[in-house]
Amino acid sequence: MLDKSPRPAAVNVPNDLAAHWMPFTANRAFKKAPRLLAGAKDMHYFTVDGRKIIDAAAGMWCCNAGHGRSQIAAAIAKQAEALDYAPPFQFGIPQAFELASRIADLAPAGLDHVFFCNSGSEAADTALKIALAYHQLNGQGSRTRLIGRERGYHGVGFGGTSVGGIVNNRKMFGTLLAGVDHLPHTYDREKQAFTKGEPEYGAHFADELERLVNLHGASTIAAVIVEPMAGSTGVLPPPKGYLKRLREITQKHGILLIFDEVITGYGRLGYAFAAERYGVLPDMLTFAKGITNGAAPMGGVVVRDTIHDAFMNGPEHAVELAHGYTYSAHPLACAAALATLDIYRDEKLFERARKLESTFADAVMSLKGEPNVVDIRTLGLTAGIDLAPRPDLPGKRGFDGLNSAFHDNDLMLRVAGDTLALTPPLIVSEDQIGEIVEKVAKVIRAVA
Ligand code: PXG
Repeated sequence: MLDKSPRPAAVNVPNDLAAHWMPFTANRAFKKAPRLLAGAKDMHYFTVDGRKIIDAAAGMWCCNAGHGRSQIAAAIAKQAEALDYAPPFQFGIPQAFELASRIADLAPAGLDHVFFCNSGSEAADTALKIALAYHQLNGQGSRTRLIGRERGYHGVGFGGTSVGGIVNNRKMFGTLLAGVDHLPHTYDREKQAFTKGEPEYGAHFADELERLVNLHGASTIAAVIVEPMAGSTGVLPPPKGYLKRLREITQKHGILLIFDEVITGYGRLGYAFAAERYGVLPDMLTFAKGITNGAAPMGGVVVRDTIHDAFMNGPEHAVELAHGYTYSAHPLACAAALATLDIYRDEKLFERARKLESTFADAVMSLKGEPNVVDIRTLGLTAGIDLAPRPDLPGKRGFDGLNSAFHDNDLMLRVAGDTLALTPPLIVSEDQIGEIVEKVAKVIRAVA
């Protein structure tokens, strides 16, 4: 049937794409066959040549309420007229305080204070710095070691890169932070392949923390940071009981536990935060992406009251934490976030994701048996589909899949190496889940 839905006006494409050095992009390949976007509405992007592309990636795990939400656009426009910018150091805007309260209300009880920044990377670095400073204030300044996890992603700052565990993101950047260790990742294909939800096998991977404690001494370790579900590395759900065990071990040794919820926050796993889904209370959690539905850059850290309160000593005229950003709690981002949280609440999108989880999992699992599919993992409204790499060309089949999806199948997905990741907006309908899976099947066959 002819699709007569409204399209954005044509966008001029510059002749020369050379000046823009694109982030995390194969620049030369992109500039030979650009994937250029001009507009977006609900579940779809529009390309510069007017094609309508179904978005199975929520942009980049951001647009949980779908695209082009006029409520958010209007809130941003209104805020830009009223107050474009306000210094966040020593001054404030009411919206930042309101937003912090609403974020804290959504977070598990005990996580009551919000420190704002502009991205997930800044959120990870902020959390790590708060952990170090907290121990110092608490008379335990010897706790300086930070522990991340193999295959973890915490953005691209030096802190996040150091605790991150994706080798390509680390290997070009020298020695990074000193005093960092990594837990093993939790993935074992032999024992976990084709699992829906949390795998039964693998809680014991948390015990490796005991080994690091034995090696270094608990009194040297400040914090452990993990994603409740590793996203960027290709969707690795936590094994059953793993996060609880990590909490028990960190607690026993006075080590802070930070959940990086940049992806898992705001409904991706059917709850406001993964901490709620798993009934595990971290000392801090980071957020970004979904907080503004992707419509403005914002990130932050939600901090346990006892940690926050430890800073509220000393002379009252003195800055308690020497940290922050020019654009912390930027007015436009606050406006976008408040409008976004209204939508999540009014449309019950977290519950919607929870209800769709098994339908989504069944649909994606039907791809088992397609050529080169060696594993499929699902959790919440997210799935990772591992394709066997092409001989001697790791990542090429995945990259071909990205192109086949965009250019030939009107589909946007994420690719991590040879893993296809699906993480659609939470407004996705059951029919659209079916459509996405059909398109993914075509992509997988096209790159066979
Ligand atoms: N932590 C986590 C868990 C993330 O997923 C960041 C921190 C960094 O956020 P910023 O806002 O600084 O980019 C992220 C970002 C992908 C993909 O393809 C995922 C991310 C970024 C880029 C690509 O899966 N996540």
